[in-house]
Amino acid sequence: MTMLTIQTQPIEGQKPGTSGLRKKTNVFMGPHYLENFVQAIWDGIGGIAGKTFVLGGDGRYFNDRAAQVILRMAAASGAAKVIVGQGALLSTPAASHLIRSRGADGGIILSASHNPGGPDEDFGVKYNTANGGPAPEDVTAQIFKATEAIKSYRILEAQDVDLSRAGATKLGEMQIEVVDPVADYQALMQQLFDFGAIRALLARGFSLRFDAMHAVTGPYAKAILEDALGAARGSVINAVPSPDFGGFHPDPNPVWAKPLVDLMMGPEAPDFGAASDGDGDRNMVLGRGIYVTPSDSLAVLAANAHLAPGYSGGLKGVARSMPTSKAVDRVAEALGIPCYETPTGWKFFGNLLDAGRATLCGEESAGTGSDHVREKDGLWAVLLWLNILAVWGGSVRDLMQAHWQQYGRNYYSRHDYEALPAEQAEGMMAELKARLSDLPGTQAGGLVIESADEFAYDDPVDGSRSEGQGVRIGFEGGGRIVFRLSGTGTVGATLRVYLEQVDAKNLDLDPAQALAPVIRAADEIAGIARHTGRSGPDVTT
Ligand code: VG1
Ligand code: CO
Repeated sequence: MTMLTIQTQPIEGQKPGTSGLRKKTNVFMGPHYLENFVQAIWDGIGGIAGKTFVLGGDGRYFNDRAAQVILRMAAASGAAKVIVGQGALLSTPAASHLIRSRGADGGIILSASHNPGGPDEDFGVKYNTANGGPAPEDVTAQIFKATEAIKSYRILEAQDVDLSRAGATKLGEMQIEVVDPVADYQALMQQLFDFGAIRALLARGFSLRFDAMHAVTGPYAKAILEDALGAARGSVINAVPSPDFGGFHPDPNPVWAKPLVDLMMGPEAPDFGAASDGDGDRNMVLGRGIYVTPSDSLAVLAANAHLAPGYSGGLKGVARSMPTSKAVDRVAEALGIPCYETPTGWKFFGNLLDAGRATLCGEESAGTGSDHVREKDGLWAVLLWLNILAVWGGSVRDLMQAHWQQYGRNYYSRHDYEALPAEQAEGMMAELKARLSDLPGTQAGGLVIESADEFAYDDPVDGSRSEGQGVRIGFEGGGRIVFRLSGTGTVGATLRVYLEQVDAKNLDLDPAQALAPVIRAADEIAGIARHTGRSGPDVTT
């Protein structure tokens, strides 16, 4: 085996976004692209000699090849050990758990999450730190700086490592441990939840459908829901991870998981439906005839988590990303616990979880999680729902109705305008920001604007400040609009418009109807149609 030092040059644009570096797969497969970024991770964290890492990915196209390159680069830079999921597979929450439970120094997750996969689609690389969570902004800034200064990278010349079987092996001086991707994660779930109660619920005839969307959660959901909990065979569908996710977007929302939504709204609906995304950290939850918005899911889980053994002692606090609806805020108020508002992206929850200030966290983009790992966790959310329903006794619809009656209802929707020319989207945001101070007191869509600002976050744990995290407009009566540009896209710019209206009395409105004035106001305030030339969003969730 020969250690090679390969001369290279900085490649433009290797700046990690909301969740790692995401690019078209063929960009990642281009000369030196992956290698430059991986060397920049090693350099950005101060070298890897003697360190232990976790490695795995969501199984998308190029996952297996990239894993081999990273192993050879880790060995060449002196890492002591890499713990890698069998077949180079690990869901994001399972990777987070392994980093924590093995006391690893960090980990690399190969995923572009909910983005489609395949030679013409997306690939991604994310670095997580020793707490198991996505690298915070100061670390990604160091990594980005290293991408701009790189002159060479080190790699071992060697055969592929056999990742098809669990067990120990070596690459040069570096130890490699290939692990079953599911086992440790399943054991953690068994600690947190009352598997007996869920098994009894399913044995009573409670039926479910889990759509793994041809992505990494398939093996986890099969092992846990069908094998361990006794859900009927075939309850987990699209359970085999495929390099192109069957040609679909592995994004668990009513647009991309439409067949599941149709099933749940039809006459053959099971009691419970759920889906997860490419890397297994997102979830969508439905009951028979009802879709639960992710923001509502966070609120309901916060209100009822104490029914599961892992949370029977209550919650220390909750946290939500700024665009997530304020439904959970009222639960926190009722429970007398703090509620934190953070920028978009799971990395901002890490400090709150580490410091014991928050137990549950969530984002409107179908992400919920807790302090059991440092990532959002799709299957965990499903199990918490099932545990709550098993103890509570009613249906998803009953639980939602009871929740809204107690707390009121936050109608919520997100409109995405995808692949806009970057200058157009940035121009619109710049114009909007310039007008913010004039907006309060004026009207839009028949609503009175109460507040308008750009969100900045002061981390209460380490005092760091993150600016430019989205524009928020508040209306009299509790309505709200948030405008921000996505940090995970790979083509042009994606504008996200988050729409919220709160109603304490009318609990059964059609969300589109309840939000109509807010939607009108969004266009009036930001001039979306004028700037983009589009008459409506590409994706509404
Ligand atoms: C999106 C979501 C954000 C989420 C991020 C990563 O980011 O809005 O809430 O944390 O994706 O999720 P953005 O910048 O495109 O809005 V995952 O499951 O794609 O890693
Ligand atoms: Co994801």
